[in-house]
Amino acid sequence: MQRTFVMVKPDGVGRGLTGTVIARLERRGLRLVGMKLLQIPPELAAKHYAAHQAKPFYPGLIRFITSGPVVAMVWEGDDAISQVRTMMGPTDPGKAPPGTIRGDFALTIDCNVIHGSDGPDAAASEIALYFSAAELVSVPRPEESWIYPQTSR
Ligand code: 3AN
Repeated sequence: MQRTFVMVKPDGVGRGLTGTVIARLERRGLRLVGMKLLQIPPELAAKHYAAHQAKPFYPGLIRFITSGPVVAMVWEGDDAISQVRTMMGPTDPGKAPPGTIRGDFALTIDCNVIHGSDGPDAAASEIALYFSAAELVSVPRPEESWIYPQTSR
């Protein structure tokens, strides 16, 4: 079992895509273990995107991510980090195949609907940025015996 941090960005929340994103991840079999709606303060945005601080798109990125509410989530499952990245599609929606979240719902790199951790280190630090341990609740879903049959039958 692996945990990953996922965020529906301000464009996704504003366009009413939160439920669609959640439904796709749920249907895949991933387990939702934490969720909150918040408007990201600039200091938190700076911590989240510290790796991009020197990039030309950084000021726009901070303006965008703080511009409206986001839905921050933690999802759990087998290989959850890369499974979610595959479901998101590439950062540039112009290169995202149909069937991916960005390929189905976005056209530009500036408004690409969803964020997902890109590796175990990012997942650990992003989860800790947005959630305390007490805000994460991991309860197996009954139908997981049909998702992980080898471990439960
Ligand atoms: P991802 O969200 O796919 O992990 P990152 O972490 O490389 O992508 O970039 C973080 C965010 O910064 C992206 N989601 C996108 O909104 C923005 N971004 C990345 N590269 C560019 C770019 N070349 N121009 C504008 N925005 C960008």
